[in-house]
Amino acid sequence: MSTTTELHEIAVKMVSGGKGILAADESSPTLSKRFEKLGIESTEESRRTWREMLFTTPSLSSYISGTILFDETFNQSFSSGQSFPEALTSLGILPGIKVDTGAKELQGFPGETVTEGLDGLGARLEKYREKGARFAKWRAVINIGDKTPSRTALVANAHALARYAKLCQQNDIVPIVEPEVLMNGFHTIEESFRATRAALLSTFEQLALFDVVLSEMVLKPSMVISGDKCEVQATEEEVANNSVECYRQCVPAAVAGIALLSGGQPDALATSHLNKMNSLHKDLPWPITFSYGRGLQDEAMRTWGGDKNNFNSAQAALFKHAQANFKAACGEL
Ligand code: 5MM
Repeated sequence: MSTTTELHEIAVKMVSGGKGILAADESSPTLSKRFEKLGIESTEESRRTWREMLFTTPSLSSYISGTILFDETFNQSFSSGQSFPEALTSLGILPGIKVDTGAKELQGFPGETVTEGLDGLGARLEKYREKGARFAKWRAVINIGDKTPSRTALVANAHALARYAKLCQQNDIVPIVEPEVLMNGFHTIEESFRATRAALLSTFEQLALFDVVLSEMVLKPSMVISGDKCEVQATEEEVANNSVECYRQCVPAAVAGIALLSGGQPDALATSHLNKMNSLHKDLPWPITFSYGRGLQDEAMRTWGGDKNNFNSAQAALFKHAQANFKAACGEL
């Protein structure tokens, strides 16, 4: 079967040559919380300014292939008057859109969630495509606990991810499929391996059931990593080896690429883990790159602090992390 479709080309562009994705799709409540911690006022305008500043970082497109937007940003404009998706396209950065409406309580399964947003999704995707979106993102959240993840939560989340991915492809949009296993908790790296493996296997089972074209999608998984409260923290090499082994066992070679999330790891560690995966493993069937949110933005946000006098140094901070992750995705840090 030919894999040279337009969607495949976009998917390849998103993950190739060391470039990665800037996840700037925090919903307004999430971004407001991050602003609040730094004493930055959160208004529609301050969120717009922050994101315009990020995206106009000089030469960002040397390291960043695309960026994921939240609906509010997608419908806002640069100070020039150009819409965000149009302005990004002219900067050489593919515009993407987060289309899920968040992880909601899974009834009957305490502590577990299912991501919602399928109602009316086809029509929303059609509009986003018309306005310039080339890819989309949907995030499922899987919790590791004493009795979790349950098979029910894994299947419910995988089913929603697959229905979303199919709808994206039917609307000429590349789906980023993000089953995130949270690193919050006391679990060991072995437990993280088992949960991540189970989540990925059930995701690919549902993707197959819905006939999702794997060469036209990007997988955004979490790393296999010790829980943040686990007494024994795995080494960088163990994280890299366990993650790659897990992906090898579960991710078909046809998938266009893997773009990892940083999941709340300190930014330098997320970069180092990516570098280890790529420097220790050279014979992978897909590229492994980054689709970091906090891992790319944290230092830039602290540096900016809501003050326009800090624009240049905040942009320099983003540039530094984008460049480091680019090198890490090449295994050359
Ligand atoms: C940017 O954060 C995204 C979720 O935002 P909401 O919680 O407001 O919906 C998240 O999906 C993000 O895209 C990924 O988790 C990657 O970000 P990190 O910070 O984990 O690298």
